[in-house]
Amino acid sequence: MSDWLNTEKCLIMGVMNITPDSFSDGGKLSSLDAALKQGEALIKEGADILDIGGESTRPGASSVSIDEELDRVIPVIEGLKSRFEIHVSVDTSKPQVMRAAVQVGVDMLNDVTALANPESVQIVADSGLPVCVMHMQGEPRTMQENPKYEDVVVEVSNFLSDITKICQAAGIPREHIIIDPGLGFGKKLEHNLKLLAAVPQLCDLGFPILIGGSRKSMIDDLLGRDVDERMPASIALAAQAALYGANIVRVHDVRETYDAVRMVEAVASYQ
Ligand code: 8Y4
Repeated sequence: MSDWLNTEKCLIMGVMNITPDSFSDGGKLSSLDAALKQGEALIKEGADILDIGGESTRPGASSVSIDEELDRVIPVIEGLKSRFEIHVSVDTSKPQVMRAAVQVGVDMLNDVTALANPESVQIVADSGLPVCVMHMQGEPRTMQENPKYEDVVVEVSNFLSDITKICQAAGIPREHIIIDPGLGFGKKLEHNLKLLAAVPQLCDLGFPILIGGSRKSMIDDLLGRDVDERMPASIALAAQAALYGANIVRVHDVRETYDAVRMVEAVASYQ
């Protein structure tokens, strides 16, 4: 069923944010059409998975109602699954959105709150689908105000290890649990760098690993780059994560990341 996850190569997850401002202003059908065209482009660029999100999780973003989020993401998931041979994940923390996405054939659930809503754990277990559980300190609105850790690697690994136990106790098989240290989610630059350096240790937990660093503000913190200048550092981050054993990288620049990851994998295959 989810054999697609069980591969040596690092999978490229392309980011698709479905917000009213992100795709045209000509009404629902044309914005759906624009989203499907973007999806098709990302597939041609080499995406293995498309991550469909309808609520911005950036610091300070406003929240979206259940109905609004459903209206944004469900037609896109349905359209992508009916037109293309592609794996699709839904980026949501709302149980109602998870349920609807499962009904239209989504392949994976991506919850940045790590199934904080107890209803979600059961939905994932019943769906038989893989899930990504991510570490976050605090909540999106305020998480970047003053993140603090004694030992970020220990704390994040312990959190991820605990949540994998909760998932397994609810009946989610271990091969379906993807763990993610949550770069930028309640972390300062040094925390993010320590977590990236610790990807090999996180691999030792025995679960597939997802890393999402694309265009994030840690690149600005290190290099002083605006969001439209962050592609080179994003590609380096993804390629290094892949070399360190990440199974999925979540990125905006699919083609460029695809080339970089394939290149470093080709060299590593002779190690
Ligand atoms: C510029 C561009 C600045 C993007 C900030 C951002 C992750 C994730 C996000 C992640 C998983 C984002 C939904 C944040 N990040 N899911 N989602 N892992 N699993 N910010 O790292 O892209 S959204």
